[in-house]
Amino acid sequence: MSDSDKVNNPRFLIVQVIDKRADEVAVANDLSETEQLIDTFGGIVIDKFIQRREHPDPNFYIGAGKVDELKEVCKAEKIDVVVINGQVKSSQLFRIEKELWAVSTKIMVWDRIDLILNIFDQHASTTESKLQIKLARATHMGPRIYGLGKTELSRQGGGVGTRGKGETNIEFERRQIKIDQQKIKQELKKLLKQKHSRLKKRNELGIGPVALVGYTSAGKTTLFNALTGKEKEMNKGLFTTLDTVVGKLKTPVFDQPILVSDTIGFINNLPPVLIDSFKSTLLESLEAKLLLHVVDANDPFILEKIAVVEDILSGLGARQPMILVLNKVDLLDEAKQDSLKEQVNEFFEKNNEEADKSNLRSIQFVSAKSGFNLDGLKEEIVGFFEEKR
Ligand SMILES: Nc1nc2c(ncn2[C@@H]2O[C@H](COP(=O)(O)OP(=O)(O)OP(=O)(O)O)[C@@H](O)[C@H]2O)c(=O)[nH]1
Ligand SMILES: [Mg+2]
Repeated sequence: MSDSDKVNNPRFLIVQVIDKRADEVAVANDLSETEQLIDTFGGIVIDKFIQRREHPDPNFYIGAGKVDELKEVCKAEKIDVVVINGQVKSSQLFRIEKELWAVSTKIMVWDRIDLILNIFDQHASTTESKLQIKLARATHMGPRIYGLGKTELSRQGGGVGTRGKGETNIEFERRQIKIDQQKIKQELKKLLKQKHSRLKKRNELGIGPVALVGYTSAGKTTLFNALTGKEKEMNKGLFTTLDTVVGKLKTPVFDQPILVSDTIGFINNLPPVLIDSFKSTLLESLEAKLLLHVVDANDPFILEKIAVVEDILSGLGARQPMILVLNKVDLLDEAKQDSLKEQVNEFFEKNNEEADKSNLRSIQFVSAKSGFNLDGLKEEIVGFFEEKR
């Protein structure tokens, strides 16, 4: 259980370093996504701390002077968690946290990955996803996982980067982490083997499977419910779904149902440790015959998000035929639909030139909520499997 669970509605401070050449709009979007993540976690964003600098500081990521300011804000605002929104080294996070001991030893300093891991922790319900998070956490946090430095022992010794008693402690903890990781990996391997045979048996009972994939909050679970008649939880927050669930889509054409799976959503800068740990959860998508890439058609960053998902999928080797589902069309006017379709087509033409092969079958505008064009989508799915017969 993480430290964060001990605090109700923790008070967050976001720290963002902006590179002078950074794209302002992209930075604003990234920041707002981090705010949404904090909201999903159940935290309150009290303040944002934005710093423009040429390069991150090697010691503290933010400059040493800024650390003093940070202390003051943390004290005045009774901050529980500081989130550094960027590519921060574990040692930098630790150094900032150590500086903040002057204010309180309870303050935690996280990067975006820690934040995502803590959200995942709240949503994990199966042995498998719990183990996957444990593994990702061990890999990402390193010695920070033991609350290193919070013990008198390492405080006497100094902690990261200094010699003495503390270092022996760190070495010991590093070794322990490796042993823990090995154990978790073995357990996961066992679970994966069982899952493989379960999947194989299950897939014989139906047609498909079809896997829903897409950016977090695109509406995958809502669409899954609409297609299969299930009632899985959907939520405004990000990462509502962590474990893969399979449902049945019954059609008048086939005797057997078409199997549909709903899985974890993707996000920009999804840490490789998470992709790696969640590979077996994503197995359904990898083994699917057909992918439905679900997209929020109203998202101002729609193309960027499509690109993130396509990148992750091709990184995983998932290049199956795909239907692009532009969801939430109930919120979109018709003129916008046309221009959007054009943009998306252009994107895939360019993308597929690079991939040397197109896996995009069609683009469907739907509303999982109102039911708009779900029949059209079902026809497309059925059409695909009819061709395969
Ligand atoms: N207006 C509108 N809202 C929708 C539609 N489909 C989904 N939503 C809303 O979008 C939000 C996210 O929906 P989910 O189905 O949980 O999204 P998801 O892709 O499963 O998200 P994660 O599991 O967190 O990755 C919820 O508030 C839904 O009610 C739609 O067709 N129209
Ligand atoms: Mg979901």
